[in-house]
Amino acid sequence: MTATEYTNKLQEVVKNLQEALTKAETNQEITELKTAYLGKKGHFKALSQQIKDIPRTEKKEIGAVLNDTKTQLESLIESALATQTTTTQSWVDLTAPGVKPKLGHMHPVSQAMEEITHIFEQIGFTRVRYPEVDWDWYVFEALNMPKSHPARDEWETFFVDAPTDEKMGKMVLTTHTSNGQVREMERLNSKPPIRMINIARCYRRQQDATHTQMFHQFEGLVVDKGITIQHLKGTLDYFAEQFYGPGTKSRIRPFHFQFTEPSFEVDFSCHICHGTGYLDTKEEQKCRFCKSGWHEVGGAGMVHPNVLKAGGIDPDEYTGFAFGWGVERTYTLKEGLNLDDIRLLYSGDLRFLTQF
Ligand code: FA5
Repeated sequence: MTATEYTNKLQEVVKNLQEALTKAETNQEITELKTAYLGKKGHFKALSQQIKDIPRTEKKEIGAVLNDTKTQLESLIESALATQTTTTQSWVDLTAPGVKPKLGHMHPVSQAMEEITHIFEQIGFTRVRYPEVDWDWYVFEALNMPKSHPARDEWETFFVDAPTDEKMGKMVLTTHTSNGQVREMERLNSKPPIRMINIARCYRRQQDATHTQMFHQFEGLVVDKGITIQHLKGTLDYFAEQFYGPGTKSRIRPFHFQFTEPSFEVDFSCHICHGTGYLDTKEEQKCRFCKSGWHEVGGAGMVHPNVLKAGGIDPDEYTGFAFGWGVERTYTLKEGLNLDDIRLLYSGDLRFLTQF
């Protein structure tokens, strides 16, 4: 038998099955056809045994055609069975358990923002929202950061291609939530007491495992008569215990921000080694999560007198404290998360997101 004759025979088997399937009306009939064509004694088996009659030089090529024929026969049977099941089922089992639709949930960052808001509302803070595209004035200038000041380079700002205002300057994507400070003073007609928590998106030209171009910060601002660093420290300790669990401590280290004086960096004690930096009492095994016993979350300080003045508040009468931390950073330090790449939060990967 020549290779062409053999190929014709294979094609004929496929055609015959196609025709037979158009007449099959039940699952039983289709299953019988499956046995007749693909079973041990079926048409395909018989044909595959005839391959020995093909000249050796053509066998290799024919082998591929033979495999292809088998796949075609199998898929004809499979799709006939599938169609049969969907078209012939005319009854519904009302006692069968329902198929639960998959429920979505809040994004982990939104969950964190809700929790943060709740914690601060408990001690009299009010959550506010301010523009995320704002004037240079609120983002920098009113915060004691004059145009030429080198500190402004640190924020790696996105400028908006919009007309410049004589007083307000350029429009920028907010680099931090501190733009809310003077806005809040204005909202309250420069009349303390102020207890604000401002949570918003921020934007910077940064991208690595601990930085994203869009992220969130939460900014606390308290202004009243007689506010001191003790009030700031008490608030930090309160938040640490509420957000990370009992026993978590806060620590402030001297730092520099133009809009606070004195300024600090804020750390929270590591929940794995409880602030010791070691996993054992003999201090032989270093904590891999924090390395030092503490995690830095952001900045804080006593509101600079020039910022109070920009908001129309007399710095001789009132003092205040402010802090600003990354929501993502603060959240990923939570016990059990230990996320070492915050970009995962914005990956849109459901395998990751559905874990929260
Ligand atoms: C500030 O933004 C100050 N406005 C904070 C402040 C407010 C100080 C009030 C004093 C008084 P800093 O640039 O360090 O400071 O940012 C604060 C925190 O925001 C960082 O510690 C980090 O947690 C988070 N953060 C900053 N840039 C990014 C980024 N690109 N991606 C994710 N988180 C970021």
